[in-house]
Amino acid sequence: MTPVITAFAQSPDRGAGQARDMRVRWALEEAGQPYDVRLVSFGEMKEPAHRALHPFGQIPTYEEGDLALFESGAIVLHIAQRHAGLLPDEANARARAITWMFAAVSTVEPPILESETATLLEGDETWHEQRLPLVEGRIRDRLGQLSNCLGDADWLDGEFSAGDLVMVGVLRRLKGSGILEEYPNLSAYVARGEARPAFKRAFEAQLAVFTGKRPAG
Ligand code: GTB
Repeated sequence: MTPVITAFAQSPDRGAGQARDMRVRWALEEAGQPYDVRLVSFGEMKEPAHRALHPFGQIPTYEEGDLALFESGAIVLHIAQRHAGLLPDEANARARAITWMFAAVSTVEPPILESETATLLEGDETWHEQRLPLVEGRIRDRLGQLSNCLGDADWLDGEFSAGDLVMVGVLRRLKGSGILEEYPNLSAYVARGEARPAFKRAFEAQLAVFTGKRPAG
């Protein structure tokens, strides 16, 4: 059964691939699984029909037969557990790859989200200029630790895994901030992820929603 995911009908980033359906598309492409996409407007996301799939009225969701999932990390894990290519077979290596998925969404992503919120929603506050360096400092703390851990390896733990997919997805959110470039090995890590054919197919597919051009293949 072909799964159906949801994505923004109109993404604020106009197809830069920052919305979290990108991580799900990328995982499906890595796994070689076809998928359909249902585009939803901001209004539709808050309607009961969509809330039945996603309690917080957001994208992405994932439907496959009578299974409905939300949370991009959980969806990527589901795909990775069902199909080859995203998690190692060996039990300990598999557990470590899953650990990196959690590290990405629960340790590295929160300060990045915090700085986006500070910039988008608190820019007019009198204390914004004082707070932003503190928030960005927390991002740099995490990136410094991650950079040390990655060292000169290609991926976080041996072969490319769902842990790298989610981590690269998280780090991509720093594009345009200049912060990622302060860590050359992390910049190169993100570039390696983006160079993967599966990433490129996923990126083209989400971009096509905005350009109206059909993705190649
Ligand atoms: N923890 C959830 C997950 O990982 O799936 C978070 C889901 C989430 O934040 N979804 C966002 C959403 O539906 C889209 S991805 N927002 C609408 C709402 O809450 O009403 C976040 C996002 C949106 C847009 C950009 N952008 O344009 O740059 C980047 C990221």
